[in-house]
Amino acid sequence: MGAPFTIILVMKTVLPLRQGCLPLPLCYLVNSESWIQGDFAFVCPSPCSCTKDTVICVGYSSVPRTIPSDINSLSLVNASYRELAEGMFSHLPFLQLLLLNSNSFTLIKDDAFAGLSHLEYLFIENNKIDSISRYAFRGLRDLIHLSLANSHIRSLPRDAFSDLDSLLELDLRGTDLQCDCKAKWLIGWLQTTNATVSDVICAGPPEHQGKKLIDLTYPKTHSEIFVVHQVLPYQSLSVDTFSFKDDIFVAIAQPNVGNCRVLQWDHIEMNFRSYDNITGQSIIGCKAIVIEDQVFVVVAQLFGGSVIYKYDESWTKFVKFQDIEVSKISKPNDIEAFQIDNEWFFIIADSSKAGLSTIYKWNGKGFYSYQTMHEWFRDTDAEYVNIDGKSHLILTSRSQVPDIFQWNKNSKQFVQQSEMQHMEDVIAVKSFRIESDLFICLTRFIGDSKIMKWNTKEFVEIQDLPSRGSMILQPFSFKDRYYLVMGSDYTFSQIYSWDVENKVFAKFKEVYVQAPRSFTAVSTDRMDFLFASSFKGNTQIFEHAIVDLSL
Ligand SMILES: *[C@@H]1O[C@H](CO)[C@@H](O)[C@H](O)[C@H]1NC(C)=O
Ligand SMILES: *[C@@H]1O[C@H](CO)[C@@H](O)[C@H](O)[C@H]1NC(C)=O
Ligand SMILES: *[C@@H]1O[C@H](CO)[C@@H](O)[C@H](O)[C@H]1NC(C)=O
Ligand SMILES: [Ca+2]
Repeated sequence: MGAPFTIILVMKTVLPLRQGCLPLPLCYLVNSESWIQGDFAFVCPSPCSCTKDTVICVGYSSVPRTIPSDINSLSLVNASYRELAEGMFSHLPFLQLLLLNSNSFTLIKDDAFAGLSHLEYLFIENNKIDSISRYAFRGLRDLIHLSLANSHIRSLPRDAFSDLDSLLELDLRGTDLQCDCKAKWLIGWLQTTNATVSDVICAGPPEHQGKKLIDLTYPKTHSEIFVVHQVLPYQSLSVDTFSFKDDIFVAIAQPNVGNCRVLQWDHIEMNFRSYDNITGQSIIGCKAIVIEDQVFVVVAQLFGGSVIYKYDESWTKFVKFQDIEVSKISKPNDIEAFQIDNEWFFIIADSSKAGLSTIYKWNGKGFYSYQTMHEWFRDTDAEYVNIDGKSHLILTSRSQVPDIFQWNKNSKQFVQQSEMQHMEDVIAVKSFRIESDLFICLTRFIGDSKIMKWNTKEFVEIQDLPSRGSMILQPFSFKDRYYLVMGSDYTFSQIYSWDVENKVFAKFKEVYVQAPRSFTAVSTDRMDFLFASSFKGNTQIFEHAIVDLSL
């Protein structure tokens, strides 16, 4: 930049007097650099140099107010004021670049940059900043580049950068950052931000001096809890969740009363409220299937056959849609729904002595019996799993080891593919993925339940978990955390959590549920719930929460 020179910006026509606009008899016309006569003009304060869209002030004692409001770049250097106050630049809403280097700021207050919604570059370098308020950078959603280098910053308030949605570069070199527990949030932020951040070196405390902040580990201050959120005063067997038109629903099989209770999440009361009751007899399972904009609930009953209900929007309740052929299913034990090549199916696993597990297919008008399998096996559970892009069904049964069936694309039927040797007495099977790995877990009542991993050819055992009266082993995940809960009829149910480093499940929490029969994870309104059905007591809804103990 050359020597400071003074330019007076001219309004070409007479405009109403605005704040920061002084009437002057004489003005420069910027682009012709000649004097002309005018009524209103902007004055470039003497320690500043101005062009049409850039103003640079050296040693000026405040933010100039006489400059045009549509400049897009402002530099204030070697100024003597001490703080950046709220809305200090709000009269310059088109600023894209703001440089505040080599000043003596000690404080950046909340909303210091209010109104600068187009700001892309902010440099606050070579200052003596003691303190930055929590909301100092609020509203800077377009900010791409922020530098606080060499500004002697000792600490940064929690979530200081949370509004900076567009940030690509952050320069924090030459700070006096104290890497105490107050800096911990910054490590988490550094790990997740998309911005490129200079190495943040700790200036203290002595034990961390000179280390990179991101390399530090702090004692864990987060605690995960499962607390009871709601108690439903009835017994239940299965719990299934579905969403329909932005609402979250839960269908609960109540065997004693013979109801399928449908609950809806209430966004205002923040709990699950009764929505509809599908009545029946000895209901053991209620499975929702959403096909396009139609919601069906398959209701499996021990007596009187099973039925399908459909949601009727005009009645805002479920109405009977069709019966399921009674002859085929006599003792349903489980229902699973799945899709193959955009076609919908469900299977009912039959545990009666002469039972046939049966697959039903949706033909656009109703569900019809499609394939029967496993006669005399007394099936306990079915699981649909996609293995390397191919559809499979795993059936577990009382009398045999688990069987894996593969979908044959030509015959459009499931054909038996393999048996899982040495895995007798499995009563439930569930599959889950952790990142790209596929696992199944096999539940046994007494002895050891198994976790197995797909190794491109077969499932191999990776962990066994002691079972003490277990009817259910259920994997689930909340956000990026993976869990497994093992029910017990004899003691507490055990929640395991996935240990990312050792790649095994580790004991994590115990919860008490009487005779648990299913665990179902439901997430809504950023809250995570685990429904625990109970065959002998109340149905409980646990809320999973992460509590930050450092706050
Ligand atoms: C900055 O301002 C101080 C007085 O406040 C002055 O002594 C110094 O020379 C100025 N520096 C520059 C580079 O203008
Ligand atoms: C990072 O970028 C990805 C992809 O653009 C985006 O989905 C994600 O939300 C961004 N993360 C943060 C913390 O801004
Ligand atoms: C469902 O039935 C229970 C009692 O069995 C009743 O308390 C509840 O209000 C009913 N819900 C609806 C939506 O009808
Ligand atoms: Ca199942």
